[in-house]
Amino acid sequence: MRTPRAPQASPASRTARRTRRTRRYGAAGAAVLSLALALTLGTQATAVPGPRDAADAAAAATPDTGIRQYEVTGLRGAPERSALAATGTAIDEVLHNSVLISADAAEAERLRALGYHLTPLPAAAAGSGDGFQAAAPSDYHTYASMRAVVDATVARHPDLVSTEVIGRSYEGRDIIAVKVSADVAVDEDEPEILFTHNQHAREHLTVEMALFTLEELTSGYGSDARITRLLDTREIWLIPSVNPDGKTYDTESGAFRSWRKNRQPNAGSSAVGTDLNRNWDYMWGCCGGSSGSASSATYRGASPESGPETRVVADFVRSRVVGGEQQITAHIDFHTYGELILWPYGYTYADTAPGLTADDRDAFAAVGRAMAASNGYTPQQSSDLYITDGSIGDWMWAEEGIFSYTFEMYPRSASGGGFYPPGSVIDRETARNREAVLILLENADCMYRSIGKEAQYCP
Ligand code: 0X9
Ligand code: CA
Ligand code: ZN
Repeated sequence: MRTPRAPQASPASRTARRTRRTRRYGAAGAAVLSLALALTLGTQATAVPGPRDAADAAAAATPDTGIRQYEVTGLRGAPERSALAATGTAIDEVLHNSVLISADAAEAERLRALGYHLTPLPAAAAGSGDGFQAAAPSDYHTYASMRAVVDATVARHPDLVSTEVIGRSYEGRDIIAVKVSADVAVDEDEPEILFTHNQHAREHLTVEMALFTLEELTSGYGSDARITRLLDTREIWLIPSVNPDGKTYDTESGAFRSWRKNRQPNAGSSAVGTDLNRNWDYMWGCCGGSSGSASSATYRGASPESGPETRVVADFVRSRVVGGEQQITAHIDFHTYGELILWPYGYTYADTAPGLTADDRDAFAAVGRAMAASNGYTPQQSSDLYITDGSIGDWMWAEEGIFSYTFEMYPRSASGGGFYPPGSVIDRETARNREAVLILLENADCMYRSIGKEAQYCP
């Protein structure tokens, strides 16, 4: 655990004029990069797998994870939910006096032995029967087809979009960051905003969200005045898939596996995977908000940043410190589901805590509520749900001074398809967050303007 340091947004650090710029590559490097991208595009365009046919899917079938949703009844309030979470169960959805969880048979048995009351939900995404359409893996982009869309977008808008491989997943897949800004090849002195997606394998709608944002920003430049202004004054980073191995594992058999974690083996256990959103290096494992058991869905890993994917994204964020100042000021980590907008801290119920002043909290809440007013999500502090420790948002804020939100996208409840809503909702439910994304981009130069304290914090 690290000592909390002063957040980025203190008046002192905000006044420091950004002068020095570190270039990742010069003009020659950029040319080589574009060539590499063009080649990658060429290969990937043909490598994108089409929808599997039934025989193919059957042949590829692997032992089912046996994970399904259960309602755990008789839980009132965050402390009782946190007590359940502390046993290592991942909570999917919070209801009034119950929660929904995903568990395999052994996990369900373990919880019953602890005295919890579990009722299995109907298998095919609850609430069906009234024309509800179940999703299939082919409803969503694969990791490879996501790469192809990104590369094609770079090819169409080379002055606006660039990509870089910021590292590799456990299984060796590229983790890419996509930069969107006018004069994209130049590292300009502009507020930077980061969007991360797909930390959790099965949350496929979040990858669609990244592709929506990419398309919206690039197609709007030069035609939409607001987007043009934003791309002229901001540098935007998208990491469309933090967990490409998990995403691929979740869908590659042709049926969803309800997988959450990465695909890293664990020493001394046959259980695979770390919950990347419990693996961040701030208050890691402090507070009962994660599990030390490899078999748990919320396994925090052997040490902070032990997940290669966590390390890659954390290193990328640290690399955006230029001249002693973190360039990224605001961040959204996209998840599903619940239709929520969450802010730190997750490790404590306290509204303010070391490194999180009343003004910080008020700015978090003000911008969070403005975004929620635009999309109908529920805005709240993360721990209002249940305690989480080692989550990305707490690290982003405490260690890097970045205003970090967690969005839980569509649906609101399991009856909308849970983690697997039908492909027919993708356009609507990604576009639903257009305004919220723009609101964050607009506020990112001075988050404290939202509470009328621009003069104090952003001179
Ligand atoms: O438990 C999680 O990691 C997130 N929910 S999910 O169903 N997508 O797994 C919520 C994380 C919220 N916690 C913080 N932002 N601190
Ligand atoms: Ca910059
Ligand atoms: Zn998630």
